Amino acid sequence: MLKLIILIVALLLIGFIAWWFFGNHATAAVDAAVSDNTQDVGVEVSGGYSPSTVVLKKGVPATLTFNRKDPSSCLEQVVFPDFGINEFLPQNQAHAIPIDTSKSGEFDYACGMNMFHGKVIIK
Ligand SMILES: [Cu+2]
Repeated sequence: MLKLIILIVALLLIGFIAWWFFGNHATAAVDAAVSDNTQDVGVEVSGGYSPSTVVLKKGVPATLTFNRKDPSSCLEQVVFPDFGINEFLPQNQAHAIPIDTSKSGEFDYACGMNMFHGKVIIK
């Protein structure tokens, strides 16, 4: 009986871990709303980035406004290697990061340890 319980717990744990790492955490790409020649998208940081993919219009000045709900030190840093951005995200505060939209393409970003990923698509 005990073995069976251990087996079930182990399977649940494996399932959870698989979901955590490989599951699609339900975020489709979100288009920025453009108004008065600026565009801004809010990204909630809580166990990852939501939405994880943001679509920006090329040539329109853009900001991503991060709001970190997650208390973990893992997500307190956000790094955009293509833009030379490496910023600290204060917890429970909106933190706007300007994004250079002069070039189109797909640009990945990540937490400081490169564990959680997001993407900016400029087109
Ligand atoms: Cu991390």
